[in-house]
Amino acid sequence: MAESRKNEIAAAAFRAEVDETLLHSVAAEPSTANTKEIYKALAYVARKQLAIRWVNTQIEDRKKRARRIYYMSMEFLIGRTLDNALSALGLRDDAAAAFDGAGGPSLTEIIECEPDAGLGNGGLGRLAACFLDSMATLELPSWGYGMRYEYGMFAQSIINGGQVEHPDSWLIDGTAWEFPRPGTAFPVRFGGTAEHHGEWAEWSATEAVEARAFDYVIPGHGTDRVSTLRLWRAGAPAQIDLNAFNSGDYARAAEFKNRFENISWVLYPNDSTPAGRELRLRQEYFFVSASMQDIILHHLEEHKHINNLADQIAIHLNDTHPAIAVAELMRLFCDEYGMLWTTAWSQCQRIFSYTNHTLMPEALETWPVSLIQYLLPRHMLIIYRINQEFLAEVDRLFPGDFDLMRSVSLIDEGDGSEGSKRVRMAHLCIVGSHRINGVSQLHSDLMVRTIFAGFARLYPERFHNKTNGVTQRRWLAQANPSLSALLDRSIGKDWRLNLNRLRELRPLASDARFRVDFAAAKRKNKIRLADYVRRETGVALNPDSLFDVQVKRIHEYKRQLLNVLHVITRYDAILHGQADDAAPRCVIFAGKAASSYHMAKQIIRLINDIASVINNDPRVQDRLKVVFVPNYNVSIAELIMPAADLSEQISTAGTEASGTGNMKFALNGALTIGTEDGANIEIRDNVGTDNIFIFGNNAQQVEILRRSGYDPRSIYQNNPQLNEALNKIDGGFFSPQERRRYHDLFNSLVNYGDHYLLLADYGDYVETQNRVDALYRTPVEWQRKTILNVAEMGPFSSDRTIREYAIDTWHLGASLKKV
Ligand code: 26V
Repeated sequence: MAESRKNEIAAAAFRAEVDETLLHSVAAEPSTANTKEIYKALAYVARKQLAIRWVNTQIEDRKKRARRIYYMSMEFLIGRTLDNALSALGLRDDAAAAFDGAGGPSLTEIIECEPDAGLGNGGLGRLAACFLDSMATLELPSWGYGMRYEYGMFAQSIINGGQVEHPDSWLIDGTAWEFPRPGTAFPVRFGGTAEHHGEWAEWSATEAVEARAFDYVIPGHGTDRVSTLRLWRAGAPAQIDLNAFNSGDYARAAEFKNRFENISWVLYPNDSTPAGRELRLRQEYFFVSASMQDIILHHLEEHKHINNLADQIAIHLNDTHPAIAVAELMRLFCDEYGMLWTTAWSQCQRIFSYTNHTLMPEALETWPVSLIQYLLPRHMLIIYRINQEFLAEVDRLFPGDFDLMRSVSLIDEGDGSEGSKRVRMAHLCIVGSHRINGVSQLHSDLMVRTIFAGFARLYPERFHNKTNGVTQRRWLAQANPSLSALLDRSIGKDWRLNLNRLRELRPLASDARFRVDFAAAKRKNKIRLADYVRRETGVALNPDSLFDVQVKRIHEYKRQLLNVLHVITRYDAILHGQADDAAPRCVIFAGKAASSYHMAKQIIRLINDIASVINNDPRVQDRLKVVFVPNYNVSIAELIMPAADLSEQISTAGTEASGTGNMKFALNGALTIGTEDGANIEIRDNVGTDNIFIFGNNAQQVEILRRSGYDPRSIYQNNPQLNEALNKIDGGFFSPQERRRYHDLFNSLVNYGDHYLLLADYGDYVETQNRVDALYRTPVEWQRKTILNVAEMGPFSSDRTIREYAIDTWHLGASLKKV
């Protein structure tokens, strides 16, 4: 039978299944169903296949008594699910054939109905989601454990130029993707007292919350195997305090219910100031305790006893948020299973591994001893004992080195008073793990030279690098259909499972025909983004201009303000007739500021104020446009990244642990302008210095500058362009209604030390931006370099990262899919 006929039949069968599902599961009549209802039916069709794959995967793993990896993370930034699920299940072509051009909504319109699952803040959460995709695809027996937040990352709107936050009620219409597990629930206890009885202790807690499991099936690509993402929701234990209900006191009953359920209500914005709030610690222990109980139960179903736990499982700690797991496992071993402390401790160290995701000292998590004492008294005793034995070991290895002892102790003694003592969660992770990873080569090096230097002396063999990666299934195949189709035609489809196949693009960089097609795919993506931006903001972007993009969380260290300074300088140059050979540009920003982070919110406001001045200045016309795209999330990233010509990765060297946006942009054919920071360095090493724009002080120079008395004010005074740009900000040029609006921001750069050294890098940045223009004016050269960038992105697949973790960290090399 002809291929096209076969496809027609498959599409008709698929449509029939969707119609049947509409009728029976959505209760909608197929001919009048609305787009949301069709979305729901499509999701149910996929869900049915996912359920089968989940069951088969569990049967297989149980039969093999497979060693499992459990990835513990407070955040999983999943985004939408339907498109990815259809692709993984091999249903996407049928779905497109069934809906596109059939009169009703297109498949794209259906896909775009789905709300984003934004259960994370940024890079750390999205990394966890990419890892799940890779773990499933590489066929690892793997589980993610996290929190089922009722409200994820807040939704952002821009009102009068400023950020306004709205609750993200992503579950309001329910979700087709979760499988509630009514049989899987565990009590999680808090408070009370703990008392030693020799090796073990008795903890009489005062409260218990119930953790209820909800599973999300993560399909692998090119395999029928799946991973499980198990998220916990908090609830009041069903039987208690019926009195309030019975006596008709519903207000009290509701209050009681809330006291339990609030634990899983809302995602904390972990990347502002460390919250240090009791509810956050409750969240951390809640999901850790439920997960550990679940893991052990699972183990005991397959094995008679718990003594071989370390042979059978690996647990990975995604940053310090799940650090209390170390103490919890010790508690379970010793108090619940009667294991000897030393036996328990050596199993514990074999089971856990930990990845650090930031060097920023203010971001390292610590908790007041008094709070842990109050909420988790037994765990505090355990932490003290771990610390006591650890410090004794330090003393054996480096006798009398009290500075070392102080620096590595699990307890920060503060000013010596009882109330100022804090537990250092990273230290708990390090002593309780056999492996500690950084997320890029530079970050891993700095980690052992700075924040963990003491530990690197004690345990040098524990520290390793695992450079981050991203899944090409979402960030290329799904996000960029135009480029994907071109790749499929040119080098085949295999890059989805083996990103190194992109190397076959190398020779095509000098193929004129390919370059034209490559540029056409980019142009299509730019039009797609321009349409969206016009709809959302009213700003018209010309797809023939250079799309210069910086999208990420708004943070001073990421230096959106440096970008802003360049924009103003370019604007001035246009006004002064000094930019005649500049390429027309659209500078695109997006990102959220933590709601309590005043300076980050000011940065958003400034960008919008500048945008309205520049976009409305008739002298500028199409030569410069500035736009802030509201509510940056995974889906908007999927729209923006493929449309970028230039990727802004301009953090102060030594501050961005890795970055993963940098990888997504380059993979989609943008050139990077960036500092020698995080994974930018490795991107440069792979694509070659000629194919990337690197500028500014490197990490070592930053260190020297800071030590040798950096003086931003003199730079401000001596660089006329910079002087002009900063004066415009400070003088109210962009905020004529409120001239002093940005005075504090100006001061932070010019008079209060410019902590992130923007002024030090400004000159080189502007010069480098001018080199970008020069290259953009020779399209053939530009295209050649973008193609070479894509060709060298193979190493930045999260499949590579997960392979390394599986082999070096989790002892799961034997389970990896054979290629
Ligand atoms: C937290 C905080 C809290 C206090 C104020 C400063 C600050 C700065 C950063 C953070 C981030 C916490 C962890 C995190 O999200 N790290 C990100 O992890 C990504 C995945 O490894 C990595 O690509 C990013 O570079 C890193 O910032």
